[in-house]
Amino acid sequence: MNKLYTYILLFLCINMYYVNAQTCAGASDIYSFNYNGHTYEVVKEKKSWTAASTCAVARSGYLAEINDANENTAIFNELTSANAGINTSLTTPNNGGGAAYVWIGGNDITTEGTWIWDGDNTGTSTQFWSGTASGSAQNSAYTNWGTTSGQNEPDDYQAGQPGQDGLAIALTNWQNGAASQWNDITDTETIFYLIEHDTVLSNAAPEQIEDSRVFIYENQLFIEAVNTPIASVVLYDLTGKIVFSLATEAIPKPIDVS
Ligand SMILES: [Ca+2]
Ligand SMILES: [Ca+2]
Ligand SMILES: [Ca+2]
Repeated sequence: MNKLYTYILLFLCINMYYVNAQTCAGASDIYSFNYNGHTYEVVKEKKSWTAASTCAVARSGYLAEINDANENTAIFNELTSANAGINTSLTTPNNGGGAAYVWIGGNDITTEGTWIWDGDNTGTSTQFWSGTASGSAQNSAYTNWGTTSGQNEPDDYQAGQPGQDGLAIALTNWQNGAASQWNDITDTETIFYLIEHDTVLSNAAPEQIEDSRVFIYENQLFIEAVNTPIASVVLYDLTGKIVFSLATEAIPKPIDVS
């Protein structure tokens, strides 16, 4: 009984992760690297700032938070390496001065001029900058805004129509800054994005379930019989108590487990 219980729980967990992660980022579009005990994943798929942060959370991370020059340099070097394989023409937004960018975890979406690190998109986090280009760093934070001729960014270009509220790191130069510096970009623009994890993730490939499987997604339990027929499904709670047990012929598809 214990074996069966463990097996089913593990099975459900693996599949829940597999389905959520697969939904928002294709494995072949991700380049990952490690720096200072953290794993970073650049996703080479175009998303708005908010959609990118949602995917970062679905992958158990957050849009990257850059806290010092060494981290900025390490990230920039990886993003522009041949290994990353980024085609800059595919991640060039309309209002970034013609440069290529990747989203990182800052924004001033909630309050104009209040820049916070909010890579998990909760709307609350530590403020790192106040105001536009004439503003100042907050909480002794590291910042790296574009500075071609003095402090040029953030400029909230075309303020109000709709302005620029998402933070991106530049891969190439633009009129207000150099590659590796930061620019505020309209957060609804769609570009590639960088996820950060607080630990080093295993390099092991996600477990591929080639056989029949059971998985939970959005509070519904799905059955997929591929090769081996599934005779019955038994769902246990964390105490080992059976929540329900169904023979295959009685299983509705999907099962509401909310
Ligand atoms: Ca970081
Ligand atoms: Ca803004
Ligand atoms: Ca800007």
